[in-house]
Amino acid sequence: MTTIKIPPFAALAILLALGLAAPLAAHEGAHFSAGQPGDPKKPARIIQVTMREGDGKMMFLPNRVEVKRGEQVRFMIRNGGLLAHEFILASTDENLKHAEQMMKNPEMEHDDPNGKSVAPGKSSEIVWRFTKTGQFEFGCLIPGHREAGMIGTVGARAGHGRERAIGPGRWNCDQD
Ligand SMILES: [Cu+2]
Repeated sequence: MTTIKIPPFAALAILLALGLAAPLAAHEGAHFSAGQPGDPKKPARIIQVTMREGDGKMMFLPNRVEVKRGEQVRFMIRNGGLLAHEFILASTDENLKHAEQMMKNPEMEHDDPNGKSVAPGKSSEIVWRFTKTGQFEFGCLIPGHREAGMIGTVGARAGHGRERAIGPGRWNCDQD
């Protein structure tokens, strides 16, 4: 395969010509549908997620996570399967659009604040702050994987900041 070296200015000119410069520029302060990248120096609740295949399915374990708005989570993602997988945290709409792009470009790999590709036997991490309430999802967008079951949901609900966790998805509220 021949490698063509493009000088940076020429590359920018090409991007401008293709109308691609705007999305690149917009990447600064990028829009994420599920909240915002977290601060690894601040405390975070650790949630371990395993990815694997089995019984003709592909899955995340667990595939349901409950958080409260404002909470910071460190997803520790382990690929315990035999295939490459990825963990892309976004809205369902956004993941479906992204999955369409990946159908055209199945080799696409991710190392983004909200998405990581993880090779078999490897681990990765995402530190994320859920700044919005709503229903979000983490999915593996490698063609066929989401369809085979690689989807998980995150429910983010409002909190007033005085809750104490008393179990998965359950909080006790301190009185004033
Ligand atoms: Cu996968």
